[in-house]
Amino acid sequence: MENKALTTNKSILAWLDQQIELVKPAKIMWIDGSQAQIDALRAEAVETGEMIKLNPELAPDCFLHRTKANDVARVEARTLICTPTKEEAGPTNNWMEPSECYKMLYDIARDSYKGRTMYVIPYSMGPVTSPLAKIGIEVTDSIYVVLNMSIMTRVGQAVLDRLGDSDDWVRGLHAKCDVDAEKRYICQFPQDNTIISVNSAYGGNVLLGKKCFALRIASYQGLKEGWQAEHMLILGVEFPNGDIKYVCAAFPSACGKTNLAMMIPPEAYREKGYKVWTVGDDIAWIRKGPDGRLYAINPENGFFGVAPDTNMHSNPNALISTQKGTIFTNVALNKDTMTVWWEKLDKNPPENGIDWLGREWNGKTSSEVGAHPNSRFTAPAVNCPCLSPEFENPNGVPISAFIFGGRRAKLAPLVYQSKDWNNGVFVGSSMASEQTAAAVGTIGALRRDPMAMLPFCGYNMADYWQHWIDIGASLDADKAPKIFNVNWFRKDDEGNFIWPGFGDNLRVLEWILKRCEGTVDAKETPIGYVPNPEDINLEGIEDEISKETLASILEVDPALWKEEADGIEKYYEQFGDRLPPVLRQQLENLKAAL
Ligand code: GTP
Ligand code: SPV
Ligand code: MN
Repeated sequence: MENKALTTNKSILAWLDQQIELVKPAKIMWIDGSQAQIDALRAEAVETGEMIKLNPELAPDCFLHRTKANDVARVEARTLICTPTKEEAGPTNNWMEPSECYKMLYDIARDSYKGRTMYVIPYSMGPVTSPLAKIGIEVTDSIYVVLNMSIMTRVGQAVLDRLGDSDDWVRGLHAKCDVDAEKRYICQFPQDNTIISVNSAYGGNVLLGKKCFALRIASYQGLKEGWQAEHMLILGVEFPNGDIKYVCAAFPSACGKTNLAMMIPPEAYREKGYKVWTVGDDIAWIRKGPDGRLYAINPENGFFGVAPDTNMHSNPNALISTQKGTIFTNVALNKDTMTVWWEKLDKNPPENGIDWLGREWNGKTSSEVGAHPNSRFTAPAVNCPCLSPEFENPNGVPISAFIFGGRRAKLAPLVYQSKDWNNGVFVGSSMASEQTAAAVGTIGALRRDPMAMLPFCGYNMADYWQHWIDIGASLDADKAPKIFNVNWFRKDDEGNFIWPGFGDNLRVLEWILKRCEGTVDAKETPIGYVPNPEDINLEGIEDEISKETLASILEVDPALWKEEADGIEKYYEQFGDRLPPVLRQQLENLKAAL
């Protein structure tokens, strides 16, 4: 398979020549977005064993792919922000001087496509016609990447037609090389609109439109152009009267964005006519609209979601989204039915199975897991039963509230509202969460993850906070989204989650949206406004959680928060003079209030 260039755009052709010269592919194939081409690539991947075709009746157009055991998550230690100076990347990013980094990467990637095909993927982040959309070209030597990008983004000829002769596009080179973990690098060059990823073939490391472009590069573009790229879901809550209010929520990786974005309202709410609509589950691009409010689009076109724990009870909409046209990565295979399985999918694991490592596996007797904890599905957004009718709206949806949150077994209450915008920026800047399997590291270790952007901010985090402060200053007070913090993950002394979570999180969203409307009271505390327990509706879950227990997870313990304030002060030190004075003041205010 080989085809002619799909564009005459000189900046693309010149860049492509350089890549070809560097990696020396045997063939070049432009991805045109046609079904015929996708079918051919799927067939080729099945033929070579790169993907396994699942049961066409039970899982039509679905495939299983296994990555190398050393290549199952993002690698933050090998993710670099290559700005001209280290200061621009800031203390929370790994940095390398750009020319030195280019040289290192070119040495690794040189000749690495020998005997392989170079796939050229033109893609759009955002609906192709959206004024908020941006275009990238990714070249890769992996069919898995092509097929995933074809689900996660809009690809093909239409994108190139939109771009025309412009050179405003993001360059992305991916080379699998030998998938050598010691030579793996995921590098962003924000000033050059360039991404280079080598020696990985997994998710966030190689689907360059996602974290590399839509967050790291785009956050820098947003700084320059006055908008925001955030690690946020976007959802709409429809009220019984037909009104829909949209919120964006930033939770760290594997902390519940997909689940919240697709939640099913509790029965009592459904009966009254409440609905939840999914606009996005991972990334939001946010910009001020002509009416002075903030509008968000989802730059993606699919869901790269965590598989384990997804089931008909926890997240039916996600599960239904995976029933056709989906690629599964690192889950278990049931050889009898040729379907996939992961932990907690159901109570019927395969006896005659293959685990994520490719070994014979009996899920009924084995003490080992069948699916990797960070195994994922790549599902087309159109499959989602609750996909918002506004999903393709080129102008996005108006945002009423920003919600931050993370996993904290103790301390952070179920929900609180910041005192104002700048206090909300302080809350986001100081949030912390227990680490998950989404990145290589110590699971469970508490770390600060500002706005859930620690691994994804393409420049100095202190400047990013200042950007948040500047955005707030540019909004009229009555148009600015209100800012909240939530914590679904408080645990009791036995280690059980106290709050039922999932669909019941709508009870908290209801309080949040009432606060935005000014129709419910709250208690003022040193950290912000906390609900009065009677204002969180427990109808239908009184057996699961009592008023007293609810009250206990709404409490603010000044002694613990004093420790927290000390921790924030220590954390802030690394930013030196670059820390926005507003945040230093916010910290002083908190300490004084405590
Ligand atoms: P990324 O795709 O990595 O950015 O993650 P995400 O934020 O979309 O995470 P996701 O929704 O996939 O959540 C992953 C984990 O959080 C799963 O183990 C879920 O079961 C768990 N989870 C999500 N919502 C809740 C909740 O309300 N309560 C509890 N206890 N667990 C939850
Ligand atoms: C995350 O880790 O936040 C993800 C998955 O959404 S990945 O695309 O691999 O980064
Ligand atoms: Mn994510």
